[in-house]
Amino acid sequence: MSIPVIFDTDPGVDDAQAIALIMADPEIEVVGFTTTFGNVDIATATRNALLLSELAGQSIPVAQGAAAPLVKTPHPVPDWIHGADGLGNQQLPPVNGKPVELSAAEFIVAETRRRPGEITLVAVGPLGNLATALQLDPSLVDRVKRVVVMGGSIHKGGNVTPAAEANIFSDPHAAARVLTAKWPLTLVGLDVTHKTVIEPARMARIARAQGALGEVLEKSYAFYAEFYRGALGIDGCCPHDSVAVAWLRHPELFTSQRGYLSVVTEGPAEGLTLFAPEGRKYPDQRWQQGGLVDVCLDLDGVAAVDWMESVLTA
Ligand SMILES: [Ca+2]
Repeated sequence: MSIPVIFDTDPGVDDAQAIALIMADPEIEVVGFTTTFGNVDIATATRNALLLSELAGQSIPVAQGAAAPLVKTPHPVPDWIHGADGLGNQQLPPVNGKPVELSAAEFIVAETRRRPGEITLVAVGPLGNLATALQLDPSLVDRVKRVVVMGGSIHKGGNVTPAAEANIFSDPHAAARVLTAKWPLTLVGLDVTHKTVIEPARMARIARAQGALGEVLEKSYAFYAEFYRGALGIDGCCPHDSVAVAWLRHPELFTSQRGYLSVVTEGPAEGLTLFAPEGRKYPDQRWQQGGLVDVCLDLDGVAAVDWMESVLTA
């Protein structure tokens, strides 16, 4: 029994690693990629999703989505982290395929209508596509199997601001809608992604096993690792987006807690994710009005990365 997944992504170096992972894992069926602005502009995100699947010799539908945040003014793309091409500024081969006619949000609505109750949405970029899909068809909440979001931070502070994680900060209004919608949702944020590191030797083994795709992964990793070395003093980099995939396949490696999320959409804490544990009493109900979700708070990071390597080198 494979797990059908729509993978919502802004590739992005760590997105590319996660895309390789879900394509390599025989237990996951990739129904499609939906793309969003974020690490790169929308055209580059779509090009990269098409390219990565072609390099793996797979033909996976790509639906292009959000070009900008729902409300706020977009920030410049973080080309010092991911490169202007999203993949560490390398000579990329040409792309043959084209995106499907449907928008990302339309694709999510259509596929979940075709296969109600089966599809898991794994979102590893800003959340505009999921927010728009909810607006197109609010009954979507009853048709997805689960939503897994890589984003936010409960106890670890932010990574792009003192308060906010990048995906939530990029479109806090979309995140507020998605993280409070009444659907089964798991949040995989910095509390757990920062427990994982792909070290250079591990990346070299993965690259060797991944053929043409491995060359692109290795060059993009080298650029991204420079950022990590300078900014965080780590020899290696955190495969943030792959951790959402690890949760899907090995939830037993994670410690999570049930509760409610809220997202701060304005002011200096813009993009902050607030977590109110289930059963905790507060002076009023405003922090406990959304859907009940599972928030990951701890992870056996070495076991998670060992699993990623085992799939990518099989
Ligand atoms: Ca991403």
